[in-house]
Amino acid sequence: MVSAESIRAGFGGRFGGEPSVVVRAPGRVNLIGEHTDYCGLPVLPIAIDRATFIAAAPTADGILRATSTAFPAQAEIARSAPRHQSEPWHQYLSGALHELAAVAPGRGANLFIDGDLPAGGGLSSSSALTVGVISALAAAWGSPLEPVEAARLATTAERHAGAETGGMDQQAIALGRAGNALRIEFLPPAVRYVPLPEGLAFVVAYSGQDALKGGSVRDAYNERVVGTRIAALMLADMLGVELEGTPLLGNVAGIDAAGVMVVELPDQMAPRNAANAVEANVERVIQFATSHFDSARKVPVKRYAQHVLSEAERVDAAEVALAAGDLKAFGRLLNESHDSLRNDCRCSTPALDKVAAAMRKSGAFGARLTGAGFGGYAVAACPPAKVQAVVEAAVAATGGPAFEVTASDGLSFA
Ligand code: NG1
Repeated sequence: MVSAESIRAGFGGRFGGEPSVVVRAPGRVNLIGEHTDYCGLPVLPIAIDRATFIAAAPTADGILRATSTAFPAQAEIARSAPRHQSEPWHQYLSGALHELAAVAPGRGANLFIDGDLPAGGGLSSSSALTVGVISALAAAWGSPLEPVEAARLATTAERHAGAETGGMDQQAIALGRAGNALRIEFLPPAVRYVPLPEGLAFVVAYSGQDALKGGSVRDAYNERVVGTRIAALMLADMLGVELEGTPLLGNVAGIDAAGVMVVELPDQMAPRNAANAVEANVERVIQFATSHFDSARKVPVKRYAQHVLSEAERVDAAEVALAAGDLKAFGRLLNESHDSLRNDCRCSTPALDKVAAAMRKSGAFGARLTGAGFGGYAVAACPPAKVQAVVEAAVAATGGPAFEVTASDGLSFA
């Protein structure tokens, strides 16, 4: 069991002495609203009772040294040249250093990282690491950040690691509240707490396949970002709406006719052709923080847009169901979300389908993949009395792990 005490002891064993700061950054489970955040449309996650702990102490030599019990290879990164890390988890440290370049320049830090939040995709271990490291370093260097600011910097830091993340995970981790889900909106930014009713428990289950955002998963994720941007650009053109900057489906989702026009979108299109068709600059569609997207590569457009627009409606409906305590309706919406992710967003896998189906069959109100998909974890909503049965069914389906999670407080100093 990881605790503030055990991480202090771990820090002492690795670096000697006491950390000046210990931060707890929880994981998150998104209840509904998948592949909507990067379109500027709402999400409904919880922060969970599994977390990454980071113990930090400042040093004078301008080097970040970090050891993690979960990941291989100790990090040793010079603050003067934080980029270009080959070890994937070091890229998040490097991104964090980049965002904190102006804070106590010249100082370094020792970090010891431990926790009980599994990596593997879906529970936001990468964002917990990034939000936690940014928060711990800023505090260790004498400039503590408000959680919302740590979330903002972590979002940019993760984009530098390659995936054009929408910002849900970092805010859920920073701002979570026990007993509540968070409805996070992006256009304009807003967070509202949604109390979870009695009689509702959550189980998460590993599909047996990692979905870490390196290589092909990052590419698949970015393809959906580009496909939805093309959809937004073309829908805006059909509706006669002027969009500034990056085209987002959230800019047109509120227009009644958008839901009807979506069937007019092309099945597939390359960013270059979409930009030509509406006389827009192609950079607006493929502009990413660091990664490159081939403007001639055809990507699905219509079905990604259909998923996103329908998913945004399900987020609203889920909030209404929770407020009414209608847990069966809430469960149905989770199932419909999974179907849409499988059929239209095409980000499920046979193992995710199998574990979600097994959890439904064993008494869950509903179940769906959580996070980006392509592997990783699924979540089920169930009556508390069914938790054990749902866990056992999930383990029987894919080998586990599967466990209950509860809605918990966000980022804290331990
Ligand atoms: P996961 O797969 O849990 O890291 C990713 C994005 C989210 C969101 C979901 C899909 C990152 C760090 N997070 O979550 O912002 O877009 O996919 O809803 O890339």
